[in-house]
Amino acid sequence: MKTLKSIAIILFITLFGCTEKLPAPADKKATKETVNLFKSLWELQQKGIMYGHQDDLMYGYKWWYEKDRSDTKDFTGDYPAVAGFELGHLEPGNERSLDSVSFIQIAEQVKAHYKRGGVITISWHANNPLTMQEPVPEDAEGRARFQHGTAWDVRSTEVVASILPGGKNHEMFNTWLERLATFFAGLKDDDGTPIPFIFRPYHEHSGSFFWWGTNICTDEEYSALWRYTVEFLRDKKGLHNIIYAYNTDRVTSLEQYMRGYPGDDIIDMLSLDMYDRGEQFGGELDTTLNFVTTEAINRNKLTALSETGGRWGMDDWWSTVLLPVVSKYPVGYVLTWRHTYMPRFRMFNIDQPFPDDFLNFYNSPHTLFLKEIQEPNVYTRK
Ligand code: BMA
Repeated sequence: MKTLKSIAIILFITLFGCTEKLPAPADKKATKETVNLFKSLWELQQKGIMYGHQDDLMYGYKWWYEKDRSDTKDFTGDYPAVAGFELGHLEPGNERSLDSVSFIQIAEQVKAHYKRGGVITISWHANNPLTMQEPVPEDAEGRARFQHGTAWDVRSTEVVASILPGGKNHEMFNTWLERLATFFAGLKDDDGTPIPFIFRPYHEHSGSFFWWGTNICTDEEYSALWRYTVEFLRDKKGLHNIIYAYNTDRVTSLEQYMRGYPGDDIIDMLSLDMYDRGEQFGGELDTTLNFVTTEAINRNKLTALSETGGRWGMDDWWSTVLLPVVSKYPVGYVLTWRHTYMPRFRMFNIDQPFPDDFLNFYNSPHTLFLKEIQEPNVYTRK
């Protein structure tokens, strides 16, 4: 009897010990559901690749905000495991995002996806806090005029410095973060439990097409921007339901990937954005995912191919290019970008939201859609 009891205790300690040993979020005060989400994502990334789709729940290529509708579900019968949302234009206090989506409806769909047991990721194409205050230059034409004051306005290299402590736009930037914090604080379930989500601001740092890009600010400024943002939301506003995703666009070395990395005490996920721009994509993605996921695992961080997209003119991209590469690595999820409502140009000229080959990706034993992560609930781990 005694032996049985000790075996039971040892077994309990081993099992309990194992669960406890799983990595956890950088935020030491992360809520129970957030810790559970982190651990679930950690385990899931060893098992398969979740599919994520930006704005999947907000609109599709032929519809605009119909409750519970999703292009992914229309086409495959299941929702994506990961639903992406975008907060650009929340910062100046607008009611709708830069993609014309209502922030109230975004909050509703975050709750709906959480209730279904799905994972939520949020991006933020914040306006340019410096140039948006200036009038459009008289000589600005076409594209320059269109991008004036937006996230894509990269005419000044002073922007990040201007919003950090001591900068002339620092107070304004605090107002932006206040608005962000208020929105995040409103993401609660029916019982008032904060909904955990992945936040991926200041993305694609390795490129220079956003005002926080690699040639537009210094790596130190970029890192300080990250730290300031996380400390504001986490420590000042007491938000403990956020998993923070560091992100770059295509890179060729780990050194390049890590430029501006704010630190393991700030970041929870090492993610990569990489779109297919030609035949060399498969090989490049392979090399990059190899060093990014290795680094992430060594640091006990989560991973994702947080934005990708197929090659023009290829109808079997999902199964022949993307899947063979991502299946080789512990990639948490793969997310494809939004299906613009009624686009004038489309990747494939057929009357359906995805190419047929997407079903091969869906049916692959390597991929996970919502139903496959519902059973082992990622938030309760029951
Ligand atoms: C970009 C494009 C834009 C959009 C932005 C934010 O890549 O899709 O049209 O406004 O993302 O969602």
